[in-house]
Amino acid sequence: MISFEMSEITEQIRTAARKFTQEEIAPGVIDRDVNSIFPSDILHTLGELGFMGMMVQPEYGGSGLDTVSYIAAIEEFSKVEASVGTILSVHNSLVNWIVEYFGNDFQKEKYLTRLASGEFLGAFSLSEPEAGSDATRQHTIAVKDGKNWLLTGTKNWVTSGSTADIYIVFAQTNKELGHKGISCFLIEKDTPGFSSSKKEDKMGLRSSDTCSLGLLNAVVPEDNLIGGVGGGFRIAMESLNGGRIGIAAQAVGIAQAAYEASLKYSQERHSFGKPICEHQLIQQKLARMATNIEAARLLTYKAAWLKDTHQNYIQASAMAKLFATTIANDITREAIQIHGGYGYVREYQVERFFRDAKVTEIYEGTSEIQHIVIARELLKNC
Ligand code: COS
Repeated sequence: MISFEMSEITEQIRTAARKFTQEEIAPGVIDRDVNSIFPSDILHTLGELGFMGMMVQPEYGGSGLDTVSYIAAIEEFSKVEASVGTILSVHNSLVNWIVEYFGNDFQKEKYLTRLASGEFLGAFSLSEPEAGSDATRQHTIAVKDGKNWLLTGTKNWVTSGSTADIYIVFAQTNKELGHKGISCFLIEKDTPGFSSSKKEDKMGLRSSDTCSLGLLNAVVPEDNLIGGVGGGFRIAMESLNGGRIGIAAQAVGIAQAAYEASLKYSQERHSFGKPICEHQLIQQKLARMATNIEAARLLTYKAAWLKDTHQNYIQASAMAKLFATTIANDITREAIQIHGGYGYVREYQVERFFRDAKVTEIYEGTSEIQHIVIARELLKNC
């Protein structure tokens, strides 16, 4: 049986997210982009509405949604402000998911409930100055000291790096063991020896805050080790498999926004005595945009459905991310082309979509990494 119909709950979530974005997010989006203003008030309200614990089970205060409903929401938020999409995606599909699936009862009680309500904002830090795509080369080390771990190292490209309350941090507990010596820790923001620094001045996603983290003998209680000593790399890889579906949805949202702006503009703008949408070259661009968005959305929803039905979604999430982020970049570039000079200035917003789309091909695994993941899965299944 195959169905392309969304459930009633997914449609309700999509409608609620769309209403919220139009009423609460759209009015300030340009100001936040231009001035790099973090959307604190918006996140606070999203917590009250249940969007900070979308997939968390109700017993921990979450909304208990499936992945399909979650990505419908991420797509809607990203259509209006991709930075909000990013913050929500990292918080929900990396941080919440890790604490819920790998955390123990103590960690879930203490942290997941607060993450799900929005009282705490979560950040995820795997990347380092010398460990990006090659994630096993972690230089941050964790040394046992009585009932604590002492963590030392530098993390970078951390979404919500200076605004989060809880950080998932990966570190080497045994260098000799390579990726099997990496462990995962939960660190509270005011932990002694832990600090965030150097807020990045980014090309896009300017209202999300991206920082480096410094750890100098940061004191982390042993109760905050997640998933056991040496279990960290598996946690990182498995959470990124799910996180990538969120980034694919973000890219679909950005692409959809660029397409809708282009469709509207092409009907209003006249050249050579007719609306430009009546020129076949513009029609070709619009047709390509719509077709690629449809294909990207189908890949993304299929990956989410595989995850919800407990099937292997490694290849599907990598394919969805690879394709959706590629077409989002193509479509936002074409959107500027359709708008001509107006596309190059802030007022028409498509230049923001173009800037926001770029990083989707880079974070949570570059497009090059997605090719590797897909090829490995193909070869595994021969
Ligand atoms: N899902 C689950 N497990 C995975 C996995 C995945 N997608 N990819 C790798 N693993 C597992 C492997 O099965 C292996 O497990 P075992 O030790 O039990 O055999 C282990 O992880 C190590 O894998 P591998 O030997 O393939 O490691 P490599 O160093 O060769 O490469 C890649 C792994 C490149 C796939 C990994 O480093 C990666 O995904 N890099 C990108 C990291 C990333 O996305 N960074 C962005 C961070 S957020 S800004």
